[in-house]
Formats: sequence, structure tokens, C-alpha cells
Amino acid sequence: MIKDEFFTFPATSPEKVEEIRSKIGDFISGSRLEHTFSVEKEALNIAKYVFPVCGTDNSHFYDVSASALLHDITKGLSLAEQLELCEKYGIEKGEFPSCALLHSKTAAYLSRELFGVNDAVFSAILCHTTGKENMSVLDKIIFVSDYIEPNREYEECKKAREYFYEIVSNSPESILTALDGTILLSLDGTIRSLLRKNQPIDVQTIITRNHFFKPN
Ligand code: DGI
Ligand code: FE
Ligand code: FE
Repeated sequence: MIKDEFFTFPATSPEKVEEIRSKIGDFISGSRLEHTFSVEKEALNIAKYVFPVCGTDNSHFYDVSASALLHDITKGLSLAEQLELCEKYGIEKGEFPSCALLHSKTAAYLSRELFGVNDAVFSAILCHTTGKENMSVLDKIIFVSDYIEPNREYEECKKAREYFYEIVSNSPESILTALDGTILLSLDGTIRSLLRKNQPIDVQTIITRNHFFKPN
């Protein structure tokens, strides 16, 4: 049985998840809201395979829902608003401040202030864009479901989705290896897409990519 730090936290309550669900539309709308609900569905499905392997109890499904529902809560804010929140919460702006890179950090802090999310949920929201070394199982579930949820139509997302579910359907006991492999595919896809668009690559994206990279 794999012991993960995530499962040592007291779980988010069902009432808290319903409170979040009822308020999420005040922050995001349209396709972003659809993406959010799709990430929740995907993440709960992945957790259904992961939890038995880790011997966790079902109360932690509420952590999965809370993290998924809140992960992009600040995605609609302007860069100026993101920077204001960075100032307020003491968030490091990084070398190339952008909404793409700051929304995960501002979302984690805002979620903690507004909904009192636990440290496991805070971490999953905080690292959902660049990943990090030593990700918890919850961090990984959210990272992967954000990339492979069915509303994402990029070829690279579809391939990552196929890769993940092929492993899961053939050998469900390999789910944790499948998660790690999908994180690598996702980061490679993101880096390629950023290079095509001539965008800067956050140093954490590279660190995470190398962490998950397995030499032949
Ligand atoms: O918020 P989502 O669109 O659901 O997904 P996300 O949080 O994974 O990614 C948001 C955006 O961030 C996406 O357009 C790709 C971009 N991104 C990811 N890693 C990096 C990055 N942008 C830059 N400039 N550098 C990165 O390392
Ligand atoms: Fe995001
Ligand atoms: Fe997202």
C-alpha cells in the first residue's frame, strides 16, 4: 500500500464542497466554468482508480472536488488584478509574470482566504500549471485531469488521454505510473506549444519536466 501525505490531512467536508459549487459561478463563467466541471468529473474518475491503490478512504473525494472546482477560480482576472493579489498575499511574481502563470498561485491563496481550504487542496491548486517535484497524489490527479479532460481538443491532450486510459484499462494497478507518465507527456506538450508560440518557459516547468523524465 502506498502512503501519501495527502491522505493524512482531515478531508474537506461535503458541505464545504457544496458551498464552493454554489459560489463558483460568481468567479468564472462560460467555457471556463464548463472546463472546471469537466476537470472535477475527470479528477473524480481518476481518483476512483487511485484511491484503492493508496488505501485511502472515500472522504478524500471531497478534497478532489474542492481542488478541481477552485483550480482556475482567478483565471478570469486581468494581469493587473493578478499582480494586486500577488502583492496582497506576498506571492513571488516570477521572471515572466502572466495570467497563465500567476492564476494558479492567486487561485490557491484566494481559495484559502474565501473557503479555508486545507493544505492538500491549497497545494493542488497552487501547482496545477507548472507542477513541482514531490507532488502529492492529489496534486497529480488535478494536474492530469486539467490536461486530459474531454473538452480539451488539442492533439497532444487527446494523446495523453489515450495513453493514460490505455494503461488504466489494461493494468489498473499501474495507475500511479500512468499518472507520472501523463504528467511528463503533458509538460512536454505544454513546452512544445510554448516554443511554437515563442513564449517564455517558467523555470519550474523545466524542473518538473526533468523530475518526471526517465532516461532510457
Ligand atoms: O488554466 P488552464 O488553461 O486550464 O490550464 P493551465 O493552468 O495548465 O495552463 C494555463 C496556461 O499556462 C496554458 O496556456 C499554458 C501556460 N503555461 C504552462 N506552463 C507555462 C505556461 N506559460 C508560460 N509562459 N510558461 C510556462 O512554463
Ligand atoms: Fe489553470
Ligand atoms: Fe484548468
